Amino acid sequence: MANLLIVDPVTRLEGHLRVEVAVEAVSGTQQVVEARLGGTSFRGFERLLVGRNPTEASHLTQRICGVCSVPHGVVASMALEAAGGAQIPANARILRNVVLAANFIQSHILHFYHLSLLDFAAGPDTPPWTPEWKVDRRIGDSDSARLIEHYKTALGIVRQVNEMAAVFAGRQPHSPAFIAGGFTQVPTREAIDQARKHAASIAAFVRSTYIPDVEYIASQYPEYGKLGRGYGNLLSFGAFGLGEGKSIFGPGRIVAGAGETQPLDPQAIREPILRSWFEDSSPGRHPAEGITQAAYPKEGAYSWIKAPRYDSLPYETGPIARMWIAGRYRKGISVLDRHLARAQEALELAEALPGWLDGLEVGGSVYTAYTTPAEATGAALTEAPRGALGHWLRIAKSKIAHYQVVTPTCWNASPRDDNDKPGPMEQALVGTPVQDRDHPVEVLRVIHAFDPCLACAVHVFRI
Ligand code: NFE
Ligand code: MG
Repeated sequence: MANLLIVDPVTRLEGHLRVEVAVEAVSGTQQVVEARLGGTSFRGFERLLVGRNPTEASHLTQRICGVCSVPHGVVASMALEAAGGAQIPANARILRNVVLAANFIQSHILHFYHLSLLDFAAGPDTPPWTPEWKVDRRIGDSDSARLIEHYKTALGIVRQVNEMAAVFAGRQPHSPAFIAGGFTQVPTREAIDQARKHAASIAAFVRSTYIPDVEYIASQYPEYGKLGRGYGNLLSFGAFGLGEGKSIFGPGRIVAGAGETQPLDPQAIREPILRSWFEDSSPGRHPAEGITQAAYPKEGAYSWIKAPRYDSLPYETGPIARMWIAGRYRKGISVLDRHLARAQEALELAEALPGWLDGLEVGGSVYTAYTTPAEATGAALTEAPRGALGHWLRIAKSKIAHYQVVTPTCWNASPRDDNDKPGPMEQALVGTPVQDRDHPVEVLRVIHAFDPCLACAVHVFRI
């Protein structure tokens, strides 16, 4: 690519991401005309899992990430339940919802205040706020000081959300509570009351601080309501089951940002590896048949992330996809819309907590006896804070014979596929203006709005 700018690593996200953008003047404005995103390390959890006892999958896959361990524990348990044909009790479903909602809320608050805010407002001129790029951030000193106070308050709120999850699920992250057949802890009156108190102050913070702060940033940076749109293809696997086939977020797809929600058929997923450092005789397999064989170096490849596609199309996943598909946020698709939909989702989940806590049966069952089948396949789909998450496994001779994980960031930060179609974030970057080539903060604003987690997408440095 000509006129290349490289930011490596992109900071204020989880893990290691490299971005290369070609910048040229188009109609008199210097802007991104092409982008490539590279996940710069190898995850390889799929290989660690082979040969293990299937019940370990919940505990091992949670170690993929320190932010979104909860959805991995939940979906690994669901995949085993699918393999063994188990139905969990209502109490276990609700407890999983409570802890998963807590995981979303802490992740969203952390994302806005600690990973994104400094793209828009400057911190004090002292570490840890410095060193930093000196770029125009438009927001005056007193408003910046207020936002930075909220940055500090948010650290305590994130801790409190994790404490609420720990009331039921124990240590956060990497909780031992998620097991095939249900959940480990029977709810007590004391635990429910304690969680309810936490939930009230968490919801108050989201309502009266987080949402207004996102709206304030949006008011100061209105052009970001048009930037970073991308394809407009949105995908959700659905999550937060309410019983009787209902859920807060349903599965579905939106194509090109328009029209009715389309159905989701997990069989239409493939993971091309043409531009990824993987070896395979097939250009793109379904995850149930996927293989994780590193190939480095490899001609034409530039990422350790595969390129998940649905019916050969790239799809964005995350809060905006969930909220759009659920019909709860449809203002637009842009940098600002991603932040606004995420904050709105945090509020709706915080407000759902008291009802779920009311629905718990004190002392009621949280577990259905579960025996791992000796030979079976299983798959489960749910949502993590950053979007659609799937686990696929095969059990043979009572051990894991095959395991594949596709995380949300694999969809969003994927490289080009076998049709040379850019991934969703690569596409969203095209058209982003770049004022100062030495400090392309506009590029970071587009990237951060997706809340990428490269730790989830890739992991192990030595193979
Ligand atoms: Ni590491 Fe994750 C979430 C998962 S990311 S944070 O949310 O799964 O792609
Ligand atoms: Mg994978």
